[in-house]
Amino acid sequence: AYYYPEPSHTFSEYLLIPGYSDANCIPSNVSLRTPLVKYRRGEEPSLSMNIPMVSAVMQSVSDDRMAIALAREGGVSFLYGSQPIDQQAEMVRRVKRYKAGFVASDSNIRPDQTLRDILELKERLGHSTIAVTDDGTGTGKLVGLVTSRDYRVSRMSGEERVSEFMTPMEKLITAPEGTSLKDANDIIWDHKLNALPIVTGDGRLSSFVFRKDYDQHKENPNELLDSRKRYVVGAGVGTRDYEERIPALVEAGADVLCIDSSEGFTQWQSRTLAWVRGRYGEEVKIGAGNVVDRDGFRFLAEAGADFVKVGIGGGSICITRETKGIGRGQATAVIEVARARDEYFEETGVYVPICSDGGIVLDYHITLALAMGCDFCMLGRYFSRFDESPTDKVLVGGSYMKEYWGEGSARARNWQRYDLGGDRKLSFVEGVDCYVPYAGPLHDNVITTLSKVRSTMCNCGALSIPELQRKAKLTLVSATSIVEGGAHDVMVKDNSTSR
Ligand code: MZP
Repeated sequence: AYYYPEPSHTFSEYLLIPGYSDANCIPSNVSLRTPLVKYRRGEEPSLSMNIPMVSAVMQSVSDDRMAIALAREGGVSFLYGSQPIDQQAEMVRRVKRYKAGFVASDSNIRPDQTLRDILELKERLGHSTIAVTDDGTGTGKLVGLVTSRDYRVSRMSGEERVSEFMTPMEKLITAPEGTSLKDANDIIWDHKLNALPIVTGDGRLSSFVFRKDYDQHKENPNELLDSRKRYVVGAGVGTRDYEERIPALVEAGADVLCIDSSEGFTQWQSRTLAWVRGRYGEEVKIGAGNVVDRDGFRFLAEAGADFVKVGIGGGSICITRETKGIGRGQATAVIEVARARDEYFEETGVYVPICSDGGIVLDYHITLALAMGCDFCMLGRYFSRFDESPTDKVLVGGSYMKEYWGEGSARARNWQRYDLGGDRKLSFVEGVDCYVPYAGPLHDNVITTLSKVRSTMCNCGALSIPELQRKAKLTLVSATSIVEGGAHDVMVKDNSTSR
């Protein structure tokens, strides 16, 4: 047998050491944009996310409602695959139907960027109006608009900040989500506008209506303006019925697929990937997993995976380690697989994003996982606590709880996920059925979580995820100093807001 020289560690055993932060290093300047699928050196990935979070391929987590709520925040859900094919495809369709077009601008910029950046963006996208949002993403807070009328190139050097010449939010005419197309059109004509931004209750950009939109869509003038574009949605698939399931999901409009299995270093996965490449070439995007070491990563990358999922046995509902004695501390697994990803990128020029799946307990674990090299995290327990998860909210001992169960539990009976080619049934369980404390709406929680992530990134002097990965300094902490990390030697009065 081979013995690893080091024990394997999990997130709570590590801390980040702050690095130098300059005055520009503030949370509103942090971009959390991250690739979802592989790309070649120098090229852009065909799918990226604005936040590094995806929701788990689980019955108790990812249905169409969750997918819409998370997509609105800039992340992606993977609709669970342990359900009949037509039912899963219908969920995909419901997410993709949920849209109101009338969007023009995908182009967004931050107020501290320069005129040169604006000109470059206009050149690339050919848009006449550019939204200025606090984080430069299409879901950020709207702080102003820039049109060609707002600046005169001849008198400017190109170095001017966007904030100097944009029309600021206070002077803009906007309309709330839920305004009908007809009403929006009336506002546009009354005020002689080119574009009317539609904003959410908390000031985030939802969509734009342009003059021409009314003409193009006037057969349905009372349609309410809601989201800015069709949402990106993922779907889980297995290694058994993929020849029927994948075409149905692709047909329904799924943007990205993921082979969902407790063990990814298998011929079942390479066969599935080969089938997808044979039938669709690179057009259909599909991730694979889960693996926990370099060999597993290389196997899936070489087999054609668009991203690779990392983690065995670390999920909150998972008893695989207890049942079968396999797995690895999640932090150690991410660190090794991230190195393998970088080595593969050096060798081949192909960057295969990796996803840390399972075991995120505290918000800072996300920052640690990113610092250790993952491109995004998959979370189950975290999302299961929200209004938008598919499960019941129940009162247990005077507190509201949501139900949450593993795919390997007797309740889910997802035998395909644990299938090793034997009987088509679940012979023993690898997951539990449980409650998690109800935590309210997804939006509020994700905003809080990500503000912590941004803030820690600033402490490390990083304004983007790749910069965090380059600059992060991580230290293992002793068992005694872990105790020092929480409130200690005091009597806490109200524990409810401490995390
Ligand atoms: P967590 O975010 O709840 O800690 O972990 C979610 C992850 O646990 C899922 O994405 C999946 O990889 C894994 N999972 C799901 N069901 C089981 C199980 O029943 C499981 N054992 O391990």
